[in-house]
Amino acid sequence: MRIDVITIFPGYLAPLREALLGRAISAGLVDLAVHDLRTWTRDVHQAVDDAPYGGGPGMVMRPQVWGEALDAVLALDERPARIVVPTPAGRPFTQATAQAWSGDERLLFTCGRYEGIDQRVVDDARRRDLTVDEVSIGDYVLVGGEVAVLVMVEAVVRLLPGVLGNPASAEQDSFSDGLLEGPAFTRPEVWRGLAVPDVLRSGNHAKIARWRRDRALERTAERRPDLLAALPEDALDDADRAF
Ligand code: 6GU
Repeated sequence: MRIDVITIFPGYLAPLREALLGRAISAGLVDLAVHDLRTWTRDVHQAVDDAPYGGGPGMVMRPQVWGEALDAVLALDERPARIVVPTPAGRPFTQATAQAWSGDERLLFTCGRYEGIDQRVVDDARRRDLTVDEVSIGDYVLVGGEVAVLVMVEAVVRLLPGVLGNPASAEQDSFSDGLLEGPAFTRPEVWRGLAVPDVLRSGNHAKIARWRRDRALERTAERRPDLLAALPEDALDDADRAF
């Protein structure tokens, strides 16, 4: 997968080269390029923003600069890119989004700052039949899209084949079956007087699976009743309902 990021703060994306993602890059599973938006400014001040039409607080990022940046970065590779525009006004980014994008050959992230990017940049790209997704990572407001890009790239890249040591970790993720994952334990058997649940040491795999499923249902009901309510009809069997 090729990933491009356009930002006025390239240094903000440095963590992408650490740890799991760094290894995915070194291993050639991900080809990452971070670009400084100011490369495509033409004035001496390298201005990327201007006052909003209609008035109001804040500044809007100028379309000429973004338009040239997108054209240039798209041309770096012949494969078509999904263009991702992080914005608190976007559709929610979820595990299903990460799964869908992990099948793409190329992602291009555009980091807006200030009050966002002139809407015509998105409108123009869509008019040229490019895929543009405006997405939000949650119901709070960040200063810019950079941290949201760190979040989304990490969620997508860990799903690529060969990135996780044990692919079963991704299959058992919270959300992949629509439920939160239950609690996990390791040695010692008793720590500060707290014992590991007996069932997990029983060696009875069917009982362990049932116990884990019940804890997942319990935790989801407590913390995320909205997820339980959204499960498809056939997601719960009689044993689940008995719990
Ligand atoms: Cl994707 N961007 C910004 N600036 N703020 C956000 C967000 C994105 N998602 C939630 N808040």
